[in-house]
Amino acid sequence: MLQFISHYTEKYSYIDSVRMALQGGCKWIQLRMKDASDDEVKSVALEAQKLCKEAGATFIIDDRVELVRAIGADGVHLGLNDMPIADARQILGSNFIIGGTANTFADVRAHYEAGANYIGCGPFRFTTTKQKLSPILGFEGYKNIIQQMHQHSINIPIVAIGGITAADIPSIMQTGVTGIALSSTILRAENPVSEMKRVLEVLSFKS
Ligand code: TZP
Ligand code: MG
Repeated sequence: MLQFISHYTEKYSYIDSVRMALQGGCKWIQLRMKDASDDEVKSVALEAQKLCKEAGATFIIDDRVELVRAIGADGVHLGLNDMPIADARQILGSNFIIGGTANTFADVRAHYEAGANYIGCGPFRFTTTKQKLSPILGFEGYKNIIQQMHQHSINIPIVAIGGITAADIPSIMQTGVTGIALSSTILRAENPVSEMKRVLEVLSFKS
């Protein structure tokens, strides 16, 4: 389970990043355009949705519940300061994927109880891709959260995120998480398409 978080660099636009991730074989894209206007997000989203459909990939949009509903994206990812998951579920119904950001076991439990489909859990380590980062989890953070989930019989996919590179994946998967989300390690690679292929290969041995 690998989610690519779309982003931009000096070299690449948001849509370039989506295209390269798909070319590398990624089957799960999150369009995350934090500070963009609704119109900007909508136009990129329509293009990204088309590319994802052609590639048979799942297409999620960060934060914009109304847009997800309007264009029929596969789902939405909600951060800790976005719309509450229960409210999004009311609006979207059961046919859309809803992901929620968590930094603690309490966040995981709350999202689980509110009807989330998966958890983006992080940050694993420092990253500049996201502003206002929550406390760093590291390996111990994931082990702790997974252990508490077992204790409370809470079963929901946990996707680790934040500063993750291909080299980190085997050890992160060993903590018991379900999947990995990443962005900058792909976009900063000399060849993002090959780097995505490499990441998927590493992950296929560990999941
Ligand atoms: N949430 C926590 S870290 C992060 C998000 C959206 C960004 C992950 O991107 P990168 O570039 O892989 O650190
Ligand atoms: Mg958000």
